[in-house]
This record gives sequence, C-alpha cells and structure tokens, in this order.
Amino acid sequence: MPKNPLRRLSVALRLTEAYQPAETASTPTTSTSLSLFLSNSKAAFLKDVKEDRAKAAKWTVVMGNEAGDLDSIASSIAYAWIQSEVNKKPAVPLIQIERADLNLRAENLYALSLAGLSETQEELLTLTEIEEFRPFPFQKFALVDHNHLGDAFTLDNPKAEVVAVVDHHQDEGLYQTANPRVISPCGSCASHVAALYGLKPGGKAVQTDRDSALSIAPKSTFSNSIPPPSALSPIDHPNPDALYEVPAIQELTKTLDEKKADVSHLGAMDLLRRDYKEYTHPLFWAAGQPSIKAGLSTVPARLKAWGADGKLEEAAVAWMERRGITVLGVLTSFRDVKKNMLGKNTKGKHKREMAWIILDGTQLKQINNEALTTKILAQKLWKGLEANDEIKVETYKKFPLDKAKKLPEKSKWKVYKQGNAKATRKTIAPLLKDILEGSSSASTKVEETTRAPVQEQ
Ligand SMILES: [Mn+2]
Repeated sequence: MPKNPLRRLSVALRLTEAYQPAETASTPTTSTSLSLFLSNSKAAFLKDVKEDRAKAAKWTVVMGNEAGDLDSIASSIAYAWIQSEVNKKPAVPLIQIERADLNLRAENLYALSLAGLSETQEELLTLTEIEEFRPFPFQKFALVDHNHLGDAFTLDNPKAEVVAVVDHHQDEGLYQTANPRVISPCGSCASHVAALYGLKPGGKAVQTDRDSALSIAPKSTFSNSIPPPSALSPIDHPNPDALYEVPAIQELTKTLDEKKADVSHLGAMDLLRRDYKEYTHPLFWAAGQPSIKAGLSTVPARLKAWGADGKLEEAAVAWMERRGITVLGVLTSFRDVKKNMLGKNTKGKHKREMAWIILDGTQLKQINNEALTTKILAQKLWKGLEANDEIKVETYKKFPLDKAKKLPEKSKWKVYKQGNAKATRKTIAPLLKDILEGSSSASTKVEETTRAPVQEQ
C-alpha cells in the first residue's frame, strides 16, 4: 500500500479547502474529485456489465447494508475509493437501496452535498441501475457495515464471492477467507474503514472510533475550524473526547441529527421502508423446517405521531405483502417533548416502542403447513420477547392495532414499550433469530449473544 493513502484521499476530496458553510457547500458549482471518481467508476462499471462479462467479473462491488444509513454509504464509498485509487483494483460502491429511496434520509443528502456530490446524487450507483441485469453479472463483493451477503446477489450467481468484510455488527462467522476480515464492535463502521488504511487502530473498539476521528478531522473540510491535532490531543495529555467539544463539530453533528430526526414529511409507508432490514429464518422446530422472512423497521418517531388510526396497519400489510414477509417488527426511537416552566419545548427522555405484526398473508399460505399458524408464531414471539431481560418489554395497551380492522383476520399483533431504551436493532435482530429458529424458550440462550454495547449507526 502506498505510504499516505489518506493524504491522497484528502486531496481527492479537496479537503485542504476551507470549510464552507452549508449554503455554499450544498450547491457546488464544479464537480469535486470524489464526485468525478464516483461518476467515472459507475460509468465504467455499467459499461462492462452491459458489454463484457469477463471484464465485469473483475470489479469488486462494495456494499453497505440495506438500511442505507450514512455509516453504510460513507463506508462503502471510502472503501471503494481506497481499493480503486490506492490499491488500483477496479471497485465501485453500490448503495443497497432504490434510487427513489435516497430521498428518505435527509441527513444523507446533506452529507453527500457537503462532500461535493450533485443535487441529484446521479454519481451514485443504486439498485435501480442494475435492476435489469439478472442474475447479477459480477461476482466479487466487499461488505461494509454488514457481514452477510444478501440472497439476491448469490441467486443464480455460483461464482459469487465475498472478498472483504469490514463491519461492526454481530459476526455471523461467514467468509473466513475474506481479506481484510475486520468485524468487531465500534460506534461506526466508517472508523474501521478509516483505521484499515494508515490510521493507528486503537486497542479497544471504541478507541478505534476516537482515533480515527482525530486522525481524519485535520484532513477534512473542517481542518480550518478545529485546533491542530497536537492541541486537540497532546501526547502527554491525550483527550479522547477533544473533538466532541469543538464547536464546528458540534454544529455539524446537530445539523445531521436534526435532519435525521425530522421525518415529518414522510408517511407510514416511507417510514417503514426508510431504515429497514430483512432476514430469513429457518424454523427448525416446525415439521419440514420451512423458512419464513421477517423484517425490522427502525423509525425515529413515536407510533402515535404517524401510525395511529390504522395508518400503521395499512402500511404494514402493504409492505409485508410486497416484501413477502410474515413477521414485521417496527422499532421506534424518539424523545418526549416537554414544556418547561417558561412554556418552551424541551427535550425529554429517550424512549423506544415496538409494534409486532404476524401476517396471515401470502407467505404463510404458500408454506401451507398446518402446524405453522400465526397463533403458534405469536405465542413463541411474545413469550421470547417478554422473557428477555435485556430489552425489558412492557405491553403498551393504549395502542391497539385491532381497532381499525386493517389486518387480515388471523393476523396477530402486539405493541410494547421497551424498558431498556438502549437496545437497538443490533440487539433485537439476533434475539428475533433465536426466538423464531430456536426450539424452546430463547431467553437463556440469547443472554450470551445479544449484548450490544454500541449504538446503532
Ligand atoms: Mn453502521
């Protein structure tokens, strides 16, 4: 590897320029080299895919997870850039969402505009542009921000191979020959990507995030707004949280958080698909061991604000039938707003709710197994969730889903308040897997496997 990949990355990103306020940065008049890198690699990749299968096979397709959050997008772009420009291997980032869904995350659009991408994000390769090529004519995959290649990419694609994994989710133990294969907890997958390429990796997981941020910040668009690295964290007095206190960084964090939290323009259906992950679970306890699909939607707003009066049920049924899933968990995360003594709104406690729906829908009818009913699935799921002492659920009786009569007759549902507001989808997904796949009460087994000390990114 060349000596100073990050210096070259910073040059490519024009990171030596002074930080521009958002208004100017969001309407760039010239393409940055990041924007050029992305459009060039996208065009070259699509040309090979259309014209020359042998050439297409040489590309490494770098993907973040299907929720398409900022961590996934940043990690896939950065990893593809380093593979291509530093290691000189053809690589293209593929954003695992449809083009129309890019608009669902305002914070992503803002960050991409800061990085000099066009208003239309046409530089990015999304699922929409490769839709017509099935089976997929490319075989090498680098996974960032997840560690399990999606079924769609291996379907009728026997040579599909995962060549690299960089992630901070629970390790599913796959792709042992991938190189690099870095899977360990830390706040952002992007820190792992940064640490891989020339930054000193920290001993502890969380340290990786801090070290990476400290090393990258002086090379970023914020270089002119923050003190020099030696002042931020002198060797004799290292301050791991120094960056956190820098006003420009606080300002950016606040803006990104506000844009992320403001989902008031999105309807129930948008909210369900905006931050969505899907899983296939073989039911080892059921005769014939059929598989069912489950989905988990993370929604940054309380149920009452967007899902009342049958809106949640209506959108959920439509989404579940469209995806062919049987179980949907809607995981909300929000803050109470409270009036203070001066009558002003202040931020209250961080809370989470969960709404679960087991659909008597197409998938169950196709499986057509007498022993596999929504009733049995519901018993298993409620019991498993309620027995788990990490998430600490409590039934939320004031949000009944049967009132509006929008669910098919034999469907089951339950809404909980989550006692432990720190447990994210990183905790819920492995718990759901254990409950659905396991033969008996999952609560004891789950204890060891779902401790997730980091926040979801
Ligand atoms: Mn992440």
